[in-house]
Amino acid sequence: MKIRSSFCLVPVAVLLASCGGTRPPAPAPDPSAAATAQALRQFDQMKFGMFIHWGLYAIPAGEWKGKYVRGIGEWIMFREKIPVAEYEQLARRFNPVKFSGDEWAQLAADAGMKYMVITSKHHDGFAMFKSQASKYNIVDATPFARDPMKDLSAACAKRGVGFGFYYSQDQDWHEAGGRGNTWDFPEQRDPRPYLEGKVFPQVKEILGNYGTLALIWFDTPGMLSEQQVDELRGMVKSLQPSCLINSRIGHNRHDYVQTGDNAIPIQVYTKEGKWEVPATLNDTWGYKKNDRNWKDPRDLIGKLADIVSKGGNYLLNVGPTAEGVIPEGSRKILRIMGEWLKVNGESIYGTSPSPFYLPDITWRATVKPGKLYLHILNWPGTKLRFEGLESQVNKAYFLANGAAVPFRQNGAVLEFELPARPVDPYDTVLALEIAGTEPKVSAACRAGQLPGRLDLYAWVARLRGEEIRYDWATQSATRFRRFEQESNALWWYPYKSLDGEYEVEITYACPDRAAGSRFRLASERRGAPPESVLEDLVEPTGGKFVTRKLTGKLVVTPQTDHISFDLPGDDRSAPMQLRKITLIR
Ligand code: FHN
Repeated sequence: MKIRSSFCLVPVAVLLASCGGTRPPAPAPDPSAAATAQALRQFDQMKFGMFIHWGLYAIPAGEWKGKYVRGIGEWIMFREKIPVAEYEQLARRFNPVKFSGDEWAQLAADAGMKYMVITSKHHDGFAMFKSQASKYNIVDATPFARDPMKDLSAACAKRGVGFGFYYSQDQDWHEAGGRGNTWDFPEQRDPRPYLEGKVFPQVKEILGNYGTLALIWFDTPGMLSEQQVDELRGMVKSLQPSCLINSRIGHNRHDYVQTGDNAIPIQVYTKEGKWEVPATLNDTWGYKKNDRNWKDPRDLIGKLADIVSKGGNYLLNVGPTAEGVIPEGSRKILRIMGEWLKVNGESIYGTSPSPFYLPDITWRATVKPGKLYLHILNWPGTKLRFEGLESQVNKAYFLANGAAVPFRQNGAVLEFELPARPVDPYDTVLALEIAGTEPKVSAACRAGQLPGRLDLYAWVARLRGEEIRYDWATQSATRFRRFEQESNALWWYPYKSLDGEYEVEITYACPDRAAGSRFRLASERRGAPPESVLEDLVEPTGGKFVTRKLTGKLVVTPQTDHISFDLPGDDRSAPMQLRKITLIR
């Protein structure tokens, strides 16, 4: 017979009190709490940072033994199952003679990036700094024989750019105790010797030898136990109490949250504190010589406004070459972003998120006391109708040229008269001076509302795969293809904002000759079977955009990690253009 005990349902404190026992002691106050809170406030103001993935993988640069290797460049050792003894040889050839810490830090500063995070050790296990804990480091194992992190941290400090280190704590393909390398180390790992012999000492080194760190960026938490993570956190905070810790340390021991890579929440997201989107400029983090799939600066500036309006920071990656050069493709984009920020920075840095629900992709909003900034991402023509602001607007003007913008206000409806074309080709910011400090927003338009119809635009999705593209002219994603086990896909991230059951419409175009593939829309939890799936055929539309209702319902739960769209069967419909998926309650 099964006996159901209610013991585990009763909180321990209540149980002890009811049995006349003593309460467990209150947790000791965290001595780093004040420093952490202050650092978080600063981090929240910064909004935009530079991520750098730099390591031995920049030598093969996406090619192994003459063969192109799909996927992100820094994973080449794993993808090709390169034995440690062979991969290690790359160190003998690593000589980044063109590296200049000053140039890199200046590039970040000119791009308007307020902080920098660089890989001190990625999953390949190679330390890009001088380490006493492992000879497998840039000073002891390469002809370069210098510690570039010294120059870089000093160059950042000189320019007031916050400096932080990425450190892969759990995956380490160079060590038997590190997770990931099953080709050299097939037996079950015991992480203790690796943690004690490499991770803990190296984390101490990066915290001790490079001045004040703005943050430490752990990654892929994997198999570390709660106790091991506590030890790691304790070590960081005892050495540098103000050093922020990201959520990829694991077990919720973080100071701020990471979204998935290139994953932007679909709506304003402030419930779980400060967050950051790590993102690529092309389709890789570590340098790949053939990846010139640079994102459009319009897309990136729009994404910066989008992320900041939702409450996040944007950490945008560059992957330097093995010589120490940041590719010109990324420099060019960063220069454009920096120029835009010089003019429009007041609408980004130090702002608060949008108080509005974000209905489509025409605009995004950011706020400062007495000011509301409307980032016009899709030019609506000569009129912009904006609903939901109850505060009186005293003045409206473009940040790009200071020109006043005529408007009429009728209750909570504003109508702006715009020039026929955008004033700024990337994101025209319309600044509104409003009565009072905080904007007053009509109840129906507030952030956090869940309207009857909710559009998931292709622009807001993460584009998965090297081939897929977003086209601003048609406002759609196209070039879906299938590769071996996976196919290109769009992923949207609800971040617990969408729970419910929905009817679904799809808005797309497809040339007649290409129609006929099956498409698949699913709500998914990572690492588990899909929660719900809708499948249908891509019907011909004569190349015109049409909206079709699908059969069945899509279920989204608080556990849903993402909603995905792909063409899993074949790539006949690759030219299909997907504009949006509409969820109807
Ligand atoms: O596996 C890594 C990947 O190589 C890269 O470093 C990204 C950056 O966020 N983090 C991991 C995957 O999420």
